[in-house]
Amino acid sequence: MSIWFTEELHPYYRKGIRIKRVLADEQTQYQHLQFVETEFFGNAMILDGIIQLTERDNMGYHEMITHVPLLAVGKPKRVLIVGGGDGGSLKQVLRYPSVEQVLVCELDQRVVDLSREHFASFGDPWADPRAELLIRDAFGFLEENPGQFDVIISDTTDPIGMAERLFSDEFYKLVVRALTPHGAAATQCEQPYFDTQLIKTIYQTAKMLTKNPAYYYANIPTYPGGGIGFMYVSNTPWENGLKTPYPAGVNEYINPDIHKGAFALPEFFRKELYG
Ligand code: SPD
Repeated sequence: MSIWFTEELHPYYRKGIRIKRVLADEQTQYQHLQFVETEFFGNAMILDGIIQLTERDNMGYHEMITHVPLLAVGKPKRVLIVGGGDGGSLKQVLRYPSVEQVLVCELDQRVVDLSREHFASFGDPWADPRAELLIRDAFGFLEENPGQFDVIISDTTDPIGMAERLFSDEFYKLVVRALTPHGAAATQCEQPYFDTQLIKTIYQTAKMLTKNPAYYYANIPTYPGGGIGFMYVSNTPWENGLKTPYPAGVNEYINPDIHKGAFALPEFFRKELYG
């Protein structure tokens, strides 16, 4: 018998992956959290009916959301991850020997606990003494920590329900305020076809707050439209990262051509965003 998990993004768009079995299914204090073993993509985490990551294709998302700002900054020391309780971004950040501390500000402890259990392929980055988990809302933490972080990564779910605030002007102002002067942020910034207006608004905000924001994109087959974009937010040009060597360890997605090419946008969307 085949079981399909179907994610319905809009009344006019849905996508599905075939699953072998459900590994966990619970209503946490904040959300409906599921882990499934899929036919092709390894284990996957689903939040409120939305696929967050799979073992097979998460590397495109996690390598791109982390290495682009980390390489641009050069020798980052203090890093903040907003969300990211699955540990995928944390694993990439810890590859940098210059990093002294990585704070992960995640609301839901169950995301961390069940990810440790079901994403053993991440190799438990939480065991690294530089990693620190804060179970709390990121807004208050950002407010309390101006000018503290060389890199901030906003590794969130979609702008639905309680996560909607993480796509607001107010959030971006707090993120930029929490960066060091040459620091850089990268945020999960949705899909050019389905979220054009939201991305435009965020870009305009980022442009008011920093000198060199830019949108870039990665292919992730289990996300709607087959991929997702990120907003790079910084006074430091992202191109600086092209001159920085990759940290030790294996890259599965990013390489110099992908890094550069990710910022090339399809014409319809380039015009929308940059005019
Ligand atoms: N449309 C789904 C977007 C999910 C982005 N969040 C992924 C979290 C992985 N750490």
